[in-house]
Amino acid sequence: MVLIFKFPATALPKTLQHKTFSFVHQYRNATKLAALPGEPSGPVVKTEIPGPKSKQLLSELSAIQQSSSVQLFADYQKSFGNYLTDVDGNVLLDVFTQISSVPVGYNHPKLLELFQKQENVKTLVNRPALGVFPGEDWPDKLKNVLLSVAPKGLRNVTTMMCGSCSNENAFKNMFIWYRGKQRGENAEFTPEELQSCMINQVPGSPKLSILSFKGAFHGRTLGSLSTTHSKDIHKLDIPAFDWPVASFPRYKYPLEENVRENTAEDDKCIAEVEELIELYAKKGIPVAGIIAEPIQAEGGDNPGSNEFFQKLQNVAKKHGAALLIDEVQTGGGPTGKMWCHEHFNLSSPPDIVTFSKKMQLGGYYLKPEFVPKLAYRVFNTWMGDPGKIIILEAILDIIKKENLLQTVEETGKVLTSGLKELEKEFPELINSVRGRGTFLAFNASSMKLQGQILAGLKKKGVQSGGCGEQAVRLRPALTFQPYHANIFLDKLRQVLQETKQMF
Ligand code: PSZ
Repeated sequence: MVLIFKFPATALPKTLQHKTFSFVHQYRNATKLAALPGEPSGPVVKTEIPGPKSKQLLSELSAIQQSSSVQLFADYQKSFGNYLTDVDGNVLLDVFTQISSVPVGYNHPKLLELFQKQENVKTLVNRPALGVFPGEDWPDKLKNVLLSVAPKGLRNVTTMMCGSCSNENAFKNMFIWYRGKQRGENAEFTPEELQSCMINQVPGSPKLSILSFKGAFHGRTLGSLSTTHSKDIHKLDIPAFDWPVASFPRYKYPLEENVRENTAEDDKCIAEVEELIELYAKKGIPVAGIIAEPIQAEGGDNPGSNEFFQKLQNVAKKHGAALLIDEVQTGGGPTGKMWCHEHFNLSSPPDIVTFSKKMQLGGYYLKPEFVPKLAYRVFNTWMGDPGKIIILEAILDIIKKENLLQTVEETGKVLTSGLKELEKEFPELINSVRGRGTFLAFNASSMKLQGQILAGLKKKGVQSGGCGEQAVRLRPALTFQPYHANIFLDKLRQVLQETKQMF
């Protein structure tokens, strides 16, 4: 079936209104099609990528800063919906979305509308120090926006700047909570504590640890970097805390054919967590908290099972350690639920859930006992950004009105079954399709092939991303529809066919 959509140019953002749009979308295997008015009908590749303009800009940027990570220069005036346009006029289907941080595509008309309102512009212009001079509407904004999507059972929230800074500060909440328990409810700080903390010595600066997992990524600031273990280059030359690092489950796929091995893998990892907690207690660096991603992302897209997380929570409770679930990458809907840990059927909420990326600003939900009793214990100048809350409010509205979590489920099914077909068709090239919703990945059979697939997709107008040593990951916006999935799958099939012929 072929559907043709015609839209009034006025429905488009101003930058695109000079064009007349009529689009033809192939509709295959898709159960529902919600059109994105104004979107290109497919990728357009005009130059090599990066093209001449991108290369010129890159040489200018490189004279100013280290920029070898730059892939291309984008044109954010022209990018729209699921398509990222670059300065050379290439139009790329974006399944990477700024490292998983674009929830409803580029230049969504509802988001552009926001800043036609003077009051919203004033919120942007007058950025407050939220910890001391919040605006009149701040409590309402927290209630109506961030708390409206809080994980079940968590009714407190702290806003922050980015993902690293959210984890970093959440660690402090866990340490303060842990020392509070040891000290007793109303006990005062001792003079010794007050003096010793000023020169980084015990007992004021206590020896406590956060347990994290091999392959984890929780950020690059000094504390969070001690819990990041995805790549050596992130850590080299930077001092780190002596904190325990346990194995995270590495499953065999397909999951349904490897239940026994994968359960044993969960149990092995959980036993290691307990051993490390006991070892670090003996070493005099007790574990105050555990941090884990529901699906390890940067480390190679390794999901943890529901059972693994249920057991992890039990172990944390048993040993009096807090459990922090890092939803910086998984949060905001890409797994089909607002929060990935909501798939886990935990017996009680996690103690802290951190977010950033799709949520527009950093922060964390936390249980009341983790809220510090004194001012200034967790604090910084901005403590978040009301300008970003305005955008998030509109994003959440779009997610609700357009039923985007349902879209994620449907598109996820199309992508998963398409990828599984491809892994059957090209078993020597790709394997281990995995993930939830559209938060999906597969492994290339070698690191070299991972690079070839990413480069091949780019040549065909698909912006994708790798993670770990062999994985190709999908991080499309929540507005990615089944017909976008089919464009992606077609391009991937072509790349795999061409790669196979080269062997
Ligand atoms: O190389 C990098 O610095 C990257 S590439 C992707 C990320 C960072 N992701 C950020 C991230 C994350 O995925 C998880 C699970 N936790 C924390 C972070 C850190 O967030 P930012 O980058 O906002 O500090």
